[in-house]
Amino acid sequence: MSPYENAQHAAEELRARTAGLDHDVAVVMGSGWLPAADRLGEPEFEVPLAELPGFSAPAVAGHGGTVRSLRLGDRRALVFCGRTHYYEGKGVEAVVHGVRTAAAAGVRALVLTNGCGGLVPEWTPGSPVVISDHINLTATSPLVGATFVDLTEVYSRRLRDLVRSVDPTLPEGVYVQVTGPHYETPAEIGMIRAVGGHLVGMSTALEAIAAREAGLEVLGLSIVTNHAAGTTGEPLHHEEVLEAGRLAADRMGALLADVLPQV
Ligand code: 8IG
Repeated sequence: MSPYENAQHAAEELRARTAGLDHDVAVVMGSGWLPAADRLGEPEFEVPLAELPGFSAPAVAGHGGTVRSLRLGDRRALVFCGRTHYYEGKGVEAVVHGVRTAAAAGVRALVLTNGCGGLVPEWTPGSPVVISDHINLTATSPLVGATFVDLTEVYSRRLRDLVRSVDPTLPEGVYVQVTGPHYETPAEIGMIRAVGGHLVGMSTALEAIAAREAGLEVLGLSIVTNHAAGTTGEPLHHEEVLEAGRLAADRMGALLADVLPQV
């Protein structure tokens, strides 16, 4: 079965599990963003991803992701709580299956969120940043064959302007996706700075490419959860990363609740 047929099957099952409702927008909640998901309101439906075709079962029973269906103003959103990362080794097709499922379900816009390292010293842990563009350093693509998708405006000008009309203080930056799962060396962060990166993380770019192939309008939002390696002289701790996400959740939940009905 092709990845697109696989996504079509997942979308059909998802529709069956959400009373046949149409969805307008999908959101992928990245690390540190899950508390913000709870601030979007009570989901009307919540489906474990592992129960949809093409999503793998979680490594720990009961600890897999879910997809929520909820109403926001006069729109209906699919909220993916949890994503597959490339470093899990399931392949790039698994990484973008959620995005393709959302596209097959009929959404027109996709909000990709993540937690990441920041290369700009002023961006302290907990700072939200709007993604203006990306650099894909994974040496792979979700597309196979002669699929020459235009990436001149991956992150929609319209949606970026919309978010910044809601919160004009938000800075913009270029997101660099690496494979991980290790964090970078200071020398690698030096390289990422030299090529024009402001944010570094292990998601988003591959999903954004798949979304553009599907014709979705994309918005990318990062929370800087730590200064990138070597920028402060301190080592990186996963716990700090999680705590910064928790601190930013209120502000991000409010931002998403404002923006999504207009997306
Ligand atoms: I959260 O500093 C988070 N994810 N590659 N580097 C990379 N990924 C990250 C980082 C970081 N922080």
